[in-house]
Amino acid sequence: MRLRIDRRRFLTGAAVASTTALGGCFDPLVANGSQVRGFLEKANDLTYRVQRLILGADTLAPEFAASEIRQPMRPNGTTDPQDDDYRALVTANFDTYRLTIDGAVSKPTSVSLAELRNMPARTQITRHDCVEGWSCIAKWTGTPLGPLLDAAGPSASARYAVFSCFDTLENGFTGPIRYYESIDLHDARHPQTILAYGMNDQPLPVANGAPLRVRVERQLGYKMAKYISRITLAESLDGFGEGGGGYWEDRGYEWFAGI
Ligand SMILES: Nc1nc2c(c(=O)[nH]1)N[C@H]1C(S)=C(S)[C@@H](COP(=O)(O)O)O[C@H]1N2
Ligand SMILES: [Mo]
Repeated sequence: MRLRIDRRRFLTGAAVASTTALGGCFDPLVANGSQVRGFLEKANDLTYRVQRLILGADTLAPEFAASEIRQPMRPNGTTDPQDDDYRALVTANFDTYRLTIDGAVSKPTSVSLAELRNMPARTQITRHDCVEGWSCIAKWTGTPLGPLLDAAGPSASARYAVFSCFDTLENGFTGPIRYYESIDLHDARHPQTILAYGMNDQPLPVANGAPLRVRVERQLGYKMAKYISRITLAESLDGFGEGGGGYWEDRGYEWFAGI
């Protein structure tokens, strides 16, 4: 009995002490030049590896109720690609569309939209955060990306899934520059990473990436490639665009855009 009381006192005392320490933590410790401040500044540059450790490979992004969809999904970036090959697909109502999966795989393949719609589907209501500072909650339906890639037989050294898109953003010296993006195979196999062909219970509109766009729910909007034509598995991001892993990454954005 006596022991228990002492222990309770001890715990209460410890709790008070730690509250005080926390309450007073920030001002003195973050003062200019302190070691702690240096540490926090370094923490700001968290590398991809450390972010991955903190996030964990399987943490889920928050999902929402249908009642929380209070706005249309705001289209951003390209909203109506003018590329000839894409216009032909629109004219054919995407019946002629095939998604190519190639690169570091033993069984390169291509699948139609009808085939994708017949694969196991997942629906999720999530929040899309654009780096420009706006967010939208929308409902996405698609097929999980991981099993689709695994069916193509990724080589043991494959690390990235690189998405090629139909939309040309600018004309470079060597020709048109189309949007592209990449994620690693951890994110590709994450349960919420889907190739979406449906949005808010409708076929995915052209403005939001028809016929197929990826959802990578724990990262920022620019990672979520729209108008996907091809997914290439690769050991390295060299040789795609400028090598940064995406159209915006080649222009200075972070490759790992964790939220
Ligand atoms: N192919 C392609 N994908 C893209 C873009 C783009 O311009 N082209 N813009 C990105 C950006 S910055 C955002 S915020 C989202 C916008 O998706 P939404 O049009 O469905 O809102 O798509 C991303 N994927
Ligand atoms: Mo964005």
